[in-house]
Amino acid sequence: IFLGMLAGILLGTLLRALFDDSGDFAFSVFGLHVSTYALLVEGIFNIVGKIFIASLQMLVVPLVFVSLVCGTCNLSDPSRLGRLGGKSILLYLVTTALAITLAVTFALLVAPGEGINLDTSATFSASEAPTFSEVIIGMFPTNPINAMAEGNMLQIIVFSVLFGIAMAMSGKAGTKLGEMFEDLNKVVMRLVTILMNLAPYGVFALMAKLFATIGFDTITSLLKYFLLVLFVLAVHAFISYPVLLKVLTGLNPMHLLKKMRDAALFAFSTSSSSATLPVTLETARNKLGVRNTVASFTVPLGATINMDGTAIMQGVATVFIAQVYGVDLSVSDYLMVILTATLASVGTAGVPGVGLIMLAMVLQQVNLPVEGIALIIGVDRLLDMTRTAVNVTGDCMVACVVAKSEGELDIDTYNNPRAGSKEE
Ligand code: DAS
Repeated sequence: IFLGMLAGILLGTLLRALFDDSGDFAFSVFGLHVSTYALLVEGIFNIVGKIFIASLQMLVVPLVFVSLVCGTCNLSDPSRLGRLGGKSILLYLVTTALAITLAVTFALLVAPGEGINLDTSATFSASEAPTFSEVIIGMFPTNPINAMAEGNMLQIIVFSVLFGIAMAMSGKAGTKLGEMFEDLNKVVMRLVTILMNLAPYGVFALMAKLFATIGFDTITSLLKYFLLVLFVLAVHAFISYPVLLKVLTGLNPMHLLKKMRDAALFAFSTSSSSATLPVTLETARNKLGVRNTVASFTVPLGATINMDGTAIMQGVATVFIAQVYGVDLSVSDYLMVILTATLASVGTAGVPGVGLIMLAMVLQQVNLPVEGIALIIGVDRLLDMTRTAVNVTGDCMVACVVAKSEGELDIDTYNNPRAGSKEE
């Protein structure tokens, strides 16, 4: 993907250099007048890029519905797990909402998208944002099939969670259905992988078109966007999590951060919370002293529905894209972004690149052009690696808090710097 991006930027920049002041580079072949702009930029790059974006959007509905039903139908024993589930989901939502609030606040302070004037504001008009009560009421679908057809993601998320919980409380019927959803989940994940394999070509086309039509200032502001996301990820991992852990449990947060090293490195290299799950689970149980009754539930649930790092990218990206397209989002828009991205991170399955697919949903929810994803997709892989490491750290932090509150945390193991290490 990175090479695709690089090739696209180089070719786009070369074309832009070749274009004369009429914005084109024409040449004749056998007396035939050929316009590079029409043939390449508006032709091939535009078509391939738009198809790639559409295929990203195509996956959003099935991805959210299936992964969320899987994530929530694992609440096997409603009574005991009802309390565990409630605590875990509440903590996941609180940490994710905190993450995205940090992201939006810093993005508004730093304004990474200011000063880039892409003349694309004509391509869409931000419709009047609904009031907050309309948002809450609007989250409950009158017709879930219609919600899916319209791509109303908040309604799909609410329906999926309710459906999954009902499945968990339906005994044998729910178990059978749960197995079917697990299979469905595998197929949908396969679709995501296939699409990620096509990403280099899609990214090449998107970046080639983008850089053939805009100047270099985008690269620097892209750098500003990139560094800002990294900064907020660091604030959340090294300030929010330690403070929350200390306040909620009294534990020494340095043990958590040090013992997360292996899981965080695995998450960084795989960019997948799901692939890292065995390492995250081993870390929670053997290094942090979280008893299995809690870890076996909170960590897999977290890998499915807890994505603080992803929500941070989505928050900064939404503000960045709004600024580039010259759209002034209102306070209720930002509340919608926080609500949607918090719920979107709940629906983001832990595989590489899905945070970007969910970003399409957040942009749709605040009427921003999904094409804006092209501005940031090139640097997303590096950000994906970093935010996945934050995602799994959040999973372990919550596991510790829930375990401590349930008296299921082995304090000696947690405080032993060498617990669970090879040499032990
Ligand atoms: N890489 C995803 C994960 O595994 C998250 C994302 O794409 O944002 O957590």
